[in-house]
This record gives sequence, structure tokens and C-alpha cells, in this order.
Amino acid sequence: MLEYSMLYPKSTVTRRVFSMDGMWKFHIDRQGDGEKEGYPNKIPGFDYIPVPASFQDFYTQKEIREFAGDVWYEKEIFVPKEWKGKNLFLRFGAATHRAAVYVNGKKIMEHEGGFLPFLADVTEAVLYNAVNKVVVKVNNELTVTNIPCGETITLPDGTKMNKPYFDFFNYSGLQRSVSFLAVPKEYIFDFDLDYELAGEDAKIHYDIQTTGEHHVRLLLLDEEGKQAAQAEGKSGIMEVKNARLWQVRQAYLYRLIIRIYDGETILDEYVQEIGIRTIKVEGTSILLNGKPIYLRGFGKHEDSDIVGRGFNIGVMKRDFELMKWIGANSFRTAHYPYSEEIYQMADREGFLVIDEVAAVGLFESLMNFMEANTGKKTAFFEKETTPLLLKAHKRAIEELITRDKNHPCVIAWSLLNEPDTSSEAAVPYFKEVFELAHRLDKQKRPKTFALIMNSVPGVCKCYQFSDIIALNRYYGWYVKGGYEISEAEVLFRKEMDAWKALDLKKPFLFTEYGADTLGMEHKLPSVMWSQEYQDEYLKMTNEVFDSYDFIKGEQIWNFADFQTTEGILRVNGNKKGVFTRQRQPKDAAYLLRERWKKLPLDFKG
Ligand code: GCB
Repeated sequence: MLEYSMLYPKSTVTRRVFSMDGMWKFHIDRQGDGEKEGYPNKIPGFDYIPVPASFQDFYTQKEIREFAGDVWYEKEIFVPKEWKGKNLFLRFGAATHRAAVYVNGKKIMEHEGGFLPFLADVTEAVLYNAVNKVVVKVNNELTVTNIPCGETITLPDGTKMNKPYFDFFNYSGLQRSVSFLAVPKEYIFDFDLDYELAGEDAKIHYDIQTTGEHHVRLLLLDEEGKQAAQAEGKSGIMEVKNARLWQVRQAYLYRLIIRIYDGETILDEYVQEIGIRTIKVEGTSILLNGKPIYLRGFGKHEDSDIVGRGFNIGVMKRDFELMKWIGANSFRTAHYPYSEEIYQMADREGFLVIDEVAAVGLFESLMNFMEANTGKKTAFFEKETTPLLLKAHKRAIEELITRDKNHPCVIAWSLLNEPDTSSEAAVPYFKEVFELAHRLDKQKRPKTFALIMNSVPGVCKCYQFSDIIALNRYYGWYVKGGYEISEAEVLFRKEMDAWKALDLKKPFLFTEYGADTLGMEHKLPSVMWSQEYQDEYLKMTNEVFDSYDFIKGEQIWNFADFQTTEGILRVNGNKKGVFTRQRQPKDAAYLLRERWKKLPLDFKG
């Protein structure tokens, strides 16, 4: 169990949330000696930047954009005296990739992992009815002992530089909201829900964890605010008559109110919208509420102009509107857990989410998506440091599942993206990771990982761990692109025939396929990178998808163009977007729309 509660911050009759978003004082620690220089008490200078945001794209200097090391943030907060006697927490939606938190000069905690929330307990450190100083040191260096994996090199002139083993820009900083919470001494710490459907009715199996022994009561309200069910005690079953189910693109959300009582006094209250639905895999089918579904949608990124990977509420809204327009019903949170607000929106809009932990770059190569194909061996899981990586990975899985388990939109966990599965050493690693996820999830959702191009029958030692076989495939792009596309199709079918021959009795899903395309480029006849070629590529790929019954979904790479490290394969970023980075359609968007609007939800049963 985690040492702090992951519940999303909400004001209720007993809780108070104060947003700390806005301008923070900011300083880049070029010497890396901030502690020695007294930064925990006061950071130098008067530069201010917005939170939430990545710090990289505001500035005009390349040395800031590429900076690897420590950056410092500072903000003051007034703590009212009425909050005495409460637990006071600072909550960071994320700090990429590691952080140390100081209050009034005193170190409160450290956290590693750049895409999940953490809480600093500042109850003892604050001064009441006074201004308090919050200082945060954020470090963005990449290592092979934390996820996502990469390395930090030193250039001949002494400058440090991040070398990601993954294909997205190493945006960092305080990229999500920061809040200050006042929570009662005895409080609701966590809860787990699971659903069972029985004819018209539903049973909600629940477990509530609190920090004390007082009595717990639950109340379930429907969308009109009418009582739909109630229950008493910390665990049990709530019966919902004539339950309205959470369905794909037709979400129904109940409001669950959890309260701790001392007699008739409410000690704590937490409120969350929940959706009643079941999810499971049976044979080659993915079943939502017992009925087969076919996924259509995207691998995405949190990525936009200016704020980088910072949570951008406007971009989120636009993305959902575009996904609805194009007829998508799902996405994968490639390659890290997204901001919590995105899952809340997916809950409300009825989108299916494959929730991915930031285990990307577990393949030692700066361009692994290219080199996987060359037969290069990396033996990633045989490093001396692998146990440390495993520890960080498991911690991130625990944080992810604890954070996201009660979202109806989350239908599967993706535990790794494109790891090196070619050596036996990967097997015990996978075993631990998959067993942990299984144990932590009361709903026992399907678990998967995205297989890199060389993870094929005969080579991949780990696909058996997956409930859904998720393939990242680029036949017609990295493999035999352009005029060789007919050969790409032959090779693609050959691989799919090999999977078919294994008769795994599991659903397959394409978690990636795509072709880089410049939003302004037209060419008749087509060449690679033109809009015409992206369409040709998609037509070929779609035909292959439709030839195999066990393929139960397609999530194209990528929803939108996104920023990467610079290099000869990337033109100011990855251009595989169906939409541009500014969220306007490429030609392929119309082709996909045409297809997806017609595909029934239960396509291929
Ligand atoms: C992949 C990776 C993804 C890359 C993509 C590409 O296999 O999972 O992170 O961006 O290929 O475009 O090469």
C-alpha cells in the first residue's frame, strides 16, 4: 500500500482544496549545487513561469530547451488558522522525472517517476495564519534505473544532455496541477470497486480504506440526483436495481458518496463519479458488459505548442471533439499515465482507455523503433541495474493502478511499450510486473504490453503474459515503404499468419501503425511523406486488419504530430499524426472517418 492517498483532490463538506497553479518563481541550477547555495530557503532571481507546463518551449535559448539537471520552483502559500487540526498535504499531479519538496526550508519528501501524483505531508512543517514558502527541486535526467529509460551524457564542454531511448521530447518540470489540501484527521484513504451484472440489476462490490475505525456509509445517486443505492460498512456489496450501464460513447455516471460518521457527525466525505460496467477478455473477444467490442482510435501523447507536455485543458477538449468527429472510441495513453482530468473526460464521453505506465525505452537503443528490425541484440534485462529498474517500474504500476482503478474508461493496463523480449532474461521481469498488476486490480482488468517489430512468434519470449496481444507494426513505413508497399503487405500477412498458426485464443490489437506525413505535402503519384502515401498505407493496412478475425482493434500512431528529440528521421518532431500538432486534419483523417463511422461496435463479434 502506498504511504499517501492518491484520491483526486476535491472539496467536500469536510475537505478543502486550494489550487497552486499559476506563476511560480523559476531557476535553472546550471551548477547543480542548489542545496549548498541555500535554494531550499529561497531560490535566486526573479524569473516566473506557469504551472502546469513543461519549461522547455517558453525560452529562446537552446541551452534551456535541452537542459538536463535540476530546475527549482518556488511559491508562497498562506495557511489559514482554521486549518489547524487538519492533515495538510501538498499534492503534485506530477513532477518530471523526480522531485524534492521543501517547506519553509525544511525537506519534506522526495519522489521519483514523472507522470504520477504524490503527496507531501506538510502538517508539521507549516506556520498557521502566515505565509509559507514552498520550494520544489525537479530533476529531468534520464537513467536506466527509472522509467522512461534513457541516459544522460556529458558533452566535451561539460554540458549535460539527455539521450532518451524513446521517441518523444523529454519535456519536464511541473507539468500538472499542484494543489494544497486540508483533509480531516480521520479520512477516506482509498477505495476499490468491482461490478457484477445480474439481469437488469447490478452489484457493486466495494472496499473502503480509512485511517480510523469509525463507521462508513455509502450513498449512490443517479444522474438526476436520486438515491439509487446505499450501503454500510467498509466493505460489502451495494445492490443497484435497474442499473444504467456505462457504455461505449454512451456513458452513464452515478455519483458515489462515501462518508465516515461519528454518530450523526460526518468526519469525512469523498465524492466520485463512477460507471457501472464489466470488462473481460474471453477467447478472441473483448467484452464490455458481456458484449464484444472493436476498438478504433489512437495512440496519443500529451503534447502541444508552447506548453509541451503540460496539461492543457483547451487541447484536451479539442482532442475529444476530434476523436468524436472521426468516429474513434478509444485511445492508449502512450507512453505514460496522462493527466487525471483526461480520464475524467473519457469517463464522461464514454471513451475506452488503455492505461499505459511509463515503461518505455526498455530496449537499449536511441532509435529502437528502427533498430528492432535489424536483429540487433540488446539484452536489456540482463543489466546489473535491472533490479533497480524493476523496483521503480513496480512502484509506478502501484501508483498508476491506485490512481486510475476506479475510472470506468480504463479497460486495460499496458505495462510496457516495446521492451526487448528477445532474451529469456525478460521472462522473470515480466512475471513480476504482470503478477503485481493482477494482484492490485480488484477488477482484474486485461493486461497487455505493446510488442515491438521484432517481437514475433519464435523470437518474443513474453507475449504469453498478455491478455490482449498488442502489436506496434510499421510494414509499409520502416519496413518496405513506398513502391515496395506490395512486399510490405506480403510480409505483414506472413507475420499475421504465423500468429494465427499459434492459435493463442486471445484478441489482437494494433496499438501502433502509421506513416510520417507532412501536413502540407501533396504528391501525385505519391511518395513517402506525402498525404497521398499516408492514405495508400492506410488502405493496405486496413485490408490486412480486415482479413483476420482475431484482430479486435486498431489504434493508429499517432493522433497528432508531436515533438521528439531532433535527428535525421524527424522533421521538427514525429509526423505520423492523423492531425497536425495544431489539431487540424490531414487527408488521412477523412479516410479513417469514412471507415470508422461505418464499423459496428461489435465488428467481427
Ligand atoms: C514506436 C514507438 C513510438 C514511436 C513510433 C514511431 O514503435 O512505440 O514511441 O513514436 O514507433 O513513430 O517510430
